Amino acid sequence: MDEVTISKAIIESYTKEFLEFMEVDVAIVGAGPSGLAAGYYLAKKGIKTVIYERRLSVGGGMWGGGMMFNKIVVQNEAKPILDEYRITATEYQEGYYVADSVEAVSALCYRCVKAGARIFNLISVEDVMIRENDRITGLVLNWSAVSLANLHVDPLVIRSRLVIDATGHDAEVCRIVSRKIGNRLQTKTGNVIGEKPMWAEVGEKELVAEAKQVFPGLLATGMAINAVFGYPRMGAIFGGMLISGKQVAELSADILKKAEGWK
Ligand code: 48F
Repeated sequence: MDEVTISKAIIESYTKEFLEFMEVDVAIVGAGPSGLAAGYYLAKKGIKTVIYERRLSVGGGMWGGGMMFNKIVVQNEAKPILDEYRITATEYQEGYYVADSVEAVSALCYRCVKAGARIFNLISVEDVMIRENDRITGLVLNWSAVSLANLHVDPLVIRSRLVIDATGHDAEVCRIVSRKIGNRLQTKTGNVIGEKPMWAEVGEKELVAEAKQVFPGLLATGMAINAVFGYPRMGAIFGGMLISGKQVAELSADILKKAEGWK
C-alpha cells in the first residue's frame, strides 16, 4: 500500500463529489435528526440533496437522549417513521415509545446516505446567497476549523434551488436572513421570534403545524421552526423532529415541482 495513493484517493474522490453537489435542488444546513430525516425523504424522491454539518459527527442533539441517558421517546404519530427506519422501539406506556438514541442516529444517518443524500461534515454555513426578487439561491461555506481558529479566510459558495434550516435551537440560517435582509420572514414579527420555555405537548404540535416557506427559497425544520415561530421547546421527545423532517421534504418537493427557471 502506498501512502500517497491513499491520500490521492481521498482528495480526488472527495473533490469530485464536492463539485458534483455544488449545484443541487435542496441544501440542508445541519445534520441533526430533522435534517437527516429531511435528507432521507428528499433523496428517496430522487431530489438532489446535500447536507452540511458543522461538527465532526452527525446526529445533533439526539445522541445524548435526555440529560445523557441515551434513550429517546417518540409518540404514536412518529412510530411509523421509526418502523420505516427499522429502529427498535418499545412501548413504555400507551403512546410513549422508547428507543436507543445511538441506534436511532445511526439508522437516520445510514438511510439518508444510502438514499442518495450527500453529507459533508466539518463545514459551517456562514451566510446565504441571494438573487433578484430576494430569493435565497445558495449557501456560503467555510471549514468549521477556520472559524474555530479564527482565521481570516474567504468562503466558497454552492447553489441550491431551496435551502432548509435544520440548525436546531439557534435557527442560524433564518437569523442570518432576518439580520441581513431586514425583518421579512413569514413570522408575526418578521424576524426570528425565539423559542419559548418547555412545554412538550404544545411544542410538538406547533412544530408540525408550521410547514411553510420562511422566506422565498428558505424553509425550516425541527427545533429551528420552534425558534423561528416562537413555540415552546420539548426536550427529549423526538417524534416531532422526524415528522417535521418528512414534512419539509414533502413541502420542498411540491415547491420544486411548481418552480420554473430557478437559475
Ligand atoms: O440541534 P439539532 O439536533 O437540531 P434538530 O434536528 O433536533 C433538535 C433535537 O436534537 C433536540 C430537541 C428535541 O426536542 O430539542 O435539541 O432540530 O441539530 C442541528 C445540527 O445543525 C448543526 C449542529 O452542529 C447540529 O448538528 N449546525 C448548526 N448550525 C450550523 C450547523 C451551521 N451554521 N452550519 C452547519 N451546521
